[in-house]
Amino acid sequence: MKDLFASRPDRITKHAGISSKTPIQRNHHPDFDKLQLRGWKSAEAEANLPSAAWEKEKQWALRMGLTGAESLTDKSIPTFARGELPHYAGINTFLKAPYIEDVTRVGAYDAAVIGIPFDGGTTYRPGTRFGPQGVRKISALYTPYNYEMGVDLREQMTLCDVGDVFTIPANIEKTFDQITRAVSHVASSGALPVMIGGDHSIGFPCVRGIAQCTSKRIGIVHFDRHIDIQEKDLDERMHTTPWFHATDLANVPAVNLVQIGIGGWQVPREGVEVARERNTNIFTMRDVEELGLAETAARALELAWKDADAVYISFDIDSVDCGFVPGTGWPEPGGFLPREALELVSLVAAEGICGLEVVEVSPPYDQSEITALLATRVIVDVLGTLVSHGKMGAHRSIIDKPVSIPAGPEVA
Ligand SMILES: [Mn+2]
Repeated sequence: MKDLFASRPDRITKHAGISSKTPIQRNHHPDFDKLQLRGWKSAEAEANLPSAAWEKEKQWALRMGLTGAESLTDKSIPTFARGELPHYAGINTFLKAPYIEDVTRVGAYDAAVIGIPFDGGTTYRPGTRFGPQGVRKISALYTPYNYEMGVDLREQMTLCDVGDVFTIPANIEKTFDQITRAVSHVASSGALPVMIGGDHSIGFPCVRGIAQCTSKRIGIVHFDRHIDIQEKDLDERMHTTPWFHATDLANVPAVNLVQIGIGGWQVPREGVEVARERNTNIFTMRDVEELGLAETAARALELAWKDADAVYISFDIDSVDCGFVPGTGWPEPGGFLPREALELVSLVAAEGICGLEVVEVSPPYDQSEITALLATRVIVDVLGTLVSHGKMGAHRSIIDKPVSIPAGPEVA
């Protein structure tokens, strides 16, 4: 890309902010063209986005919520708040997506958000059982449109919220079985499973749910400060263990596990030993710094996709510097800046994914909902990236062993 500022001469003011007798020269930049800025291109791109789904939503809101008071000028405003607006109102699903009470209908959507309220795998601060509701609540802040990506999720894909998995707080193994069953149902339907944790123990049953619907090989890109690959912790399969058990699955080999951001003083040596034995791929934060984001993503994709047919993203919110994510179970300084994390996860998602989980958001420890807000961003940025790269729906091709879970009898 052309350097917009290449022709800029040295500034003539020696002391910024101090007035000089010499008048400041304002140089004319003949090569500067605002039309070259991404900022302007994005503004132009918006004109090409459709708005049919938004028009339909407004009509639907009037039908569901009744027409508004006569004193209102905007006749699209209903009496009862329905749909996106206003952002402070409503019963929140993720991004105000339709709540699918009847989960047998989930296959009608491109992607489905699944809440997994479980913190029984936590080994320090609990509270992630409130993660799904925390993320849903602050997700109401967002519109479905992203200026820089030039995408409008409402217009270009369909999203639903299936609500939460019925977890069993006092039993990790029963909870894992419930999670696997839920995720396998969604994956089999053709909707992209998007999980909101919950602590990181859910990584294993989530991947198991997708893996059992396919004969294909799955790679994992795991963003974390922690290695999470020891066999047991405190005598159980806790949130420090998901990748040991996931990479025991026949079609989820450890050589396709890519772990990005690992480091600091909270990495148990038991896990390091397993990572070494199983030959996983580990990028520390320093590796990321030295390689740069684009090169890190390129290498991560190469490793995760090597002889694999799909890639799953596991995003632990604690991979971000704890100054930005106070509401998490094991806060650790020195992680990603938010925009680094968002850029990296988008670069990885651009090749397509078979599932996404965002874990370890603990609203009771959060401040001003900033941790939950960043988790929301990870999800919408991944969805936006899938849309803008034409990868939404690409995961369907690997589902060759769909499961069928019986529903209860009809209720009169
Ligand atoms: Mn972690």
